[in-house]
Formats: sequence, C-alpha cells, structure tokens
Amino acid sequence: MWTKASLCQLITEKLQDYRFIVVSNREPYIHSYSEGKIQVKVPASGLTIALDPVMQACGGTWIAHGSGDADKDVVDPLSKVQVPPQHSNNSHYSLKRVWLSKEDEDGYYYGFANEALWPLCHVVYNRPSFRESDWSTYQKVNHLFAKSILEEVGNNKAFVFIQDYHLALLSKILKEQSRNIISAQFWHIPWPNPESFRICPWQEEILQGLLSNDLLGFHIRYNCNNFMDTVERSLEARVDRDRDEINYNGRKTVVQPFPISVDFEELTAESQKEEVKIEISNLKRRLGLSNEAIGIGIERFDYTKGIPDRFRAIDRFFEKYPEYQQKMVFIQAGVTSRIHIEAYQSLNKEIESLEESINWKYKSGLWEPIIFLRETLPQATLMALRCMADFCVVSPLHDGMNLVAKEFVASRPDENGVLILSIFAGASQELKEALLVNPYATEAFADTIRTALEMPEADKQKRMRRMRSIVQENNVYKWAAEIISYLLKFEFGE
Ligand code: GDG
Repeated sequence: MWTKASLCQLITEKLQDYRFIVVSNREPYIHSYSEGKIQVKVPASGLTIALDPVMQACGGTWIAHGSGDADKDVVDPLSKVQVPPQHSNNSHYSLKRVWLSKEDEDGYYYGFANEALWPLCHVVYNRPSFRESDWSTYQKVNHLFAKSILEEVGNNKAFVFIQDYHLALLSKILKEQSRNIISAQFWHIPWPNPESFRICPWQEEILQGLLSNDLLGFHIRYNCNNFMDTVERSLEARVDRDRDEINYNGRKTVVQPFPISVDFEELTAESQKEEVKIEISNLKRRLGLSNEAIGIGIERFDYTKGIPDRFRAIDRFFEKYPEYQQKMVFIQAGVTSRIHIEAYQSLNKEIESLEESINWKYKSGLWEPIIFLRETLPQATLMALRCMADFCVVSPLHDGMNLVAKEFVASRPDENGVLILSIFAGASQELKEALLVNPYATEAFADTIRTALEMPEADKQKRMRRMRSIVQENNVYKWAAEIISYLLKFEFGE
C-alpha cells in the first residue's frame, strides 16, 4: 500500500538528480489582505487539495498563477514562497507564482478555459463559447507559464507534471525549447466523445498540445477511450489501444487512467480528534439542530455539480414522505465560484430561489428543510459536517472524479454514514457500495434519500467498510506514485 513515507522514499531514491515541477493554474495557498493583515487561504479546488500532500512529500517546485492580492508581497525576487505556511523542516516546497494581468485572466481563465473547455468537456448541456480573443489570450498565457518553467529548469533535467485543461498547449511549447524535459499531464475533468469535442474550432491545436506529453492521464478508462477516439477522428495519428499509446508526429504518448484520491490516513486521523466532537456540538447549537437526521452536500457552486437537481429530489422526498418533515434537515455547504461568468450567476439565482421555495413550502416553527452555509468554511467545520451526517449527497451531472465523495468515506471510521453518489461521477467506478443515483431521475433520487435514512445499521457498515478499504488502498499517494513511476520509464531527449 502506498503511503506518504513510501512516496517520499521513491522520490528520494529516484528523483534526486532531477528537478520535479508541478504546474497548475490554481495555486495551493493564496495570500490575501483581510482586516489589514495578510491571511493564507486554501482554495476549494479538488486539484490543489489532492496535490498539496503529494508536494509536501516530494519537495520540488509548484508553479501556479499568483491570484491573491497579497501574493506579490510575500515572494522573493524569483517570485517564490515556501509553503505550507506552518511547515515542518521536511514537508515544505517552493510555490513559484506566475503573474497575469486582469485581461490575461479574463481571456485565458474565465474565457477560454471556463467558458469554452469546461462546458465542452462536461456533458451538461451548457453551450460553450468559442471567442477568438480568448483563444489568443489562452495561447499567450500558456507561453507565460512555459517561460517560468524553463527558467526553473535551466540546464537541469526535469520532470514536469502539468495539471488540467488550462494548460493544454504547454508541453508542446516546452518540448520545442528543451530536450531536458519529460512531461506528464493530468486532465482532471472528463473527456467527451469525438462528436462533442469536434465543435471546438481549435481541436487540432489542443490535441497536438496534449500529444506533446510523454504521459497523459485521465481519471477513468472511459475518458482515455474518448480521447483516443477523438484523436483517431481528427489527426493522422496511430492509436495503439493494446499498448495505450498514441504515435503522432514522430513521438509517442502513453494514455492511461489514474484515479485521483485523498489522503485517507490523514482524514481518518483528523476525524477522530476531540476538536471534531467540539465543532459538531458548536455547529449543532449554531444551526439550532437537535435530533433531526442530517444530510449534507459540500461543493463549489458549479452547474456541473447538480445542486438544483438535488434540491428537486429533496422537495419530492418531503412531498412523497411527509412523515419526514421536521425530522430531517439537509445542510448545503459551499462557495460560489467563477462568479464573473453569466452561467454561474444564473446558477446561483436558481439555487437560491429553489432553496427559498422549498423552505417556504415545508417550514414549520423553527424547522426548515434546507440549511445553507454559504461562507468559505474552515477544514475543521467541513470535517464536522462529514462526521455528523447520516448521509452525504454527491450528485454531479458529470464529474471527472469528485473528491467530496472520497473525503466523506475517509472521514467515517465509525462506518455509519451513507453515501448517495451520482453514476456520472468518476468516483462511482470505484465506490460501487454507495447508493448510486441518476440525478436527472427525481423520483428515484427522492426514494434513494429514503433508502439512505432507513438503511439498517449492519448494511450501512458493510457498505462503508468496503468503500473505506478501496479509498485506503487507492489513496492519493498511490495516484502520484504510479504517475511518477511511469515518468521514470521515459528517456530524456527522445
Ligand atoms: C476537479 C474535477 C476532480 C468544496 N466546497 C468547499 C470546499 N470544497 C473542497 C472539497 C474538495 C474540493 O473542494 C472539491 O473537489 P472536487 O473533486 O469535488 O471538485 P473540483 O474542484 O471540481 O475538481 C473533479 C478534481 O478536480 C481532482 O482531480 O475530482 O472531478 O472537477 O476537496 O472538500 N472547501 C472549502 N469550503 C467549501 O465550501 N474550504
């Protein structure tokens, strides 16, 4: 079984003579001013939450967009700062920041990445917008990231581990300028079928960018197959499905699934701390809860996460099973995201109006069926929520993996919670003992909530035990170790 220690050992033994560089758009720690002081925030992003413990184990350099208003005030002349803020001697790494203007952020992040690629890859019927100006800013910013990486690599040999859909062109730029780089890219979101992808006016450039990597990873096999189908239909490439390889333009890219995960041991240990019990009673007092059954949902508010569909199922549940009125509450926690984009503004309005109408419909005395926690919650409160829940709903309409599901499982050594999980989340490939739902099927979804509430203890425990052993084994260190072990097989300058 892979652990933080065995990953560390792999890195010390095998990576010592090389630079190890992780690159992503989002940074793992954001410095910003609050009440005249500099505060450090951890963003609500699956990617950074998964990779931070890996980097703490590896050391190395993480290059990302410096997005906080105090970010520039804490870095050295090379734009670097050591993180995590309170680190011990052997668990820190360098965060090197890339500076972008408002216009860059607009065109590259909000525009091309999140109004074109994000809706293109998630099949949730939200039309992508392809604007020429966004595309050229996206190209420009990929070049800015490449410059920062090449400065960091210098004359050394380096393994560069690129994250996600913001940086699809990066490895091509790097490989054109250096023979000292081996690169892997992990695509954290789904890859759609070729019919869906071909509407992108720059599909060839994106595919060529991704095929400049030595290794390309997706969460599940289905996404790898969709990617290979897309390449086969659009480029003169040789796709070898038996070997999971694509040969294009004289170079080879291995395409493989690596299901991302969480730090299981750490979450389990955290969940058993005395502070969690205290936080649970504080939270219950604050929310005015007594003996109600508790359901939870935790996420970044995104139209892919299926929050309105979940609320419709809760509405139907109380309608169909009125005996549960005043006996169950659903706590929805989360932060708004990408609020400059219109689709996100209308999502927030839809969520708000559904919450209001459902609460108005069923409210009785002090009891309301849905409690909203809209602020950015500290990790301790998120843990308390996971530990106090009778059931957790993770109901995305489409999701690469979904770490909330795995975090819930890792936080329940008492084996007493039920996970309701969408069949459209990558996590459902591993967590088959969850109660699987189609979030579009409101009636069956409502019935599943009832099943969760009425499930016998022994059944709950059996399911949770199996899911825990899967997440324990397929933890985030295994994800990283398998990718790093793969990288070590490639030869420099190929
Ligand atoms: C992408 C892919 C893939 C959520 N709300 C709050 C909060 N969170 C934390 C969760 C979790 C993380 O944010 C979200 O991770 P997800 O995996 O669910 O989702 P995405 O951000 O969409 O991530 C996804 C992931 O990349 C990794 O590859 O699994 O499929 O879409 O850790 O706990 N954290 C705080 N407050 C919140 O309100 N502090």
